[in-house]
Amino acid sequence: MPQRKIIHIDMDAFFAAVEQRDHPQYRGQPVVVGGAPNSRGVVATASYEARAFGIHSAMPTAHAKRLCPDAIFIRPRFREYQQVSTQIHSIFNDYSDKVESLSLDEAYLDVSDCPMFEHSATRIAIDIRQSIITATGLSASAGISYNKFLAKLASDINKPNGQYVILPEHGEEFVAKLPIGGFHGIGKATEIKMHDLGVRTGADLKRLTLAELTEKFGKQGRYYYHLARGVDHREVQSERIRKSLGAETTFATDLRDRDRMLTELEKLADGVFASLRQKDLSAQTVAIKIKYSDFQTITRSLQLSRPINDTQHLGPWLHQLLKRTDVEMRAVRLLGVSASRLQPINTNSPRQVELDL
Ligand code: TTP
Ligand code: MG
Repeated sequence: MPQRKIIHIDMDAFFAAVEQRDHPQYRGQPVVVGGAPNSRGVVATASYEARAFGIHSAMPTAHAKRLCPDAIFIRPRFREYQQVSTQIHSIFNDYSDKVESLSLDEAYLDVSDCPMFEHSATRIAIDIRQSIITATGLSASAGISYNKFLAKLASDINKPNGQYVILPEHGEEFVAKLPIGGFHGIGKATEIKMHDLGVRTGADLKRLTLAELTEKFGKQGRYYYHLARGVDHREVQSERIRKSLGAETTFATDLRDRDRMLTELEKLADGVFASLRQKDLSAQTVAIKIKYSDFQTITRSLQLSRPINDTQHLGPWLHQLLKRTDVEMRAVRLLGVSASRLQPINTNSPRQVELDL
């Protein structure tokens, strides 16, 4: 396989940057976007000025308030962020057909076949970032490499408003120095398991054989084996259709009443299916997510016999899903609903179908 050229683009302090753009009085100030400081909300993101105080994503807003009482605390405006996201994704499509969006503000582009700038991925990345600034007034950072894993790591290195290239000859040594917790896709549980095996860095990981890794980590083991050698074969998956759509709510006080939970799940499902219909999509898998009061998070899903696009008969199935959880015994902090296995609505087929587990 010929060498690929992958660019990972990620907007800088995305939600906070949009707020600073739209409110000039916030520029140069510590800005925290997220839940209200006096409730149980968390920080979605913080401007770089606020990060200097130690504030970061997912921290309770109340804690952020203690670190920097004078920061500007604001609630997110998702419609604006969605608008910018649409703008930047349309820019990406000008450079490549192979674009995979990871979230509102980040995407992989495979620019191997992009003829611009004599095929220089470095110059293509500079041009993409400049196009984003021109179109949105916001800055992005880029990572450039020969696979997705390294491109993503590289985009963080010169943040904000910068870019970094990891050349093929440097990939392996780059991974060797990396702490295992910094590997994208290695969660807390795997990190602990790795530590138990004496693996703290990429170099440690490379000492384990393929057999040892697959024994400990199953199929993922092979992926880790390759990563340790700077190799990641995953393709940039251009998807015209999103893989899933979901919504969730964190409650101000924990829920204990199952009927109330069901009502909340139905509300969430109504919202999710309304946006699916807007996009002319239907879904064949429905899942609920529950975060218990101790923060343990679980999901339960059901496969439908055929795709659906409304929630008319979903109530009993949500009830069934809820039964497969511990909500009788445990209080619930967050509920979510998601729809996946999305597909375009087939207007020739009957709209309503019976559901199967
Ligand atoms: P990130 O790209 O992780 O963060 P960022 O763009 O704010 O900052 P930077 O990339 O410069 O480090 O996430 C993009 C947006 O997603 C972020 O602006 C807010 C939202 N977000 C959350 O709501 N909760 C989270 O825990 C994280 C990490 C992000
Ligand atoms: Mg970002």
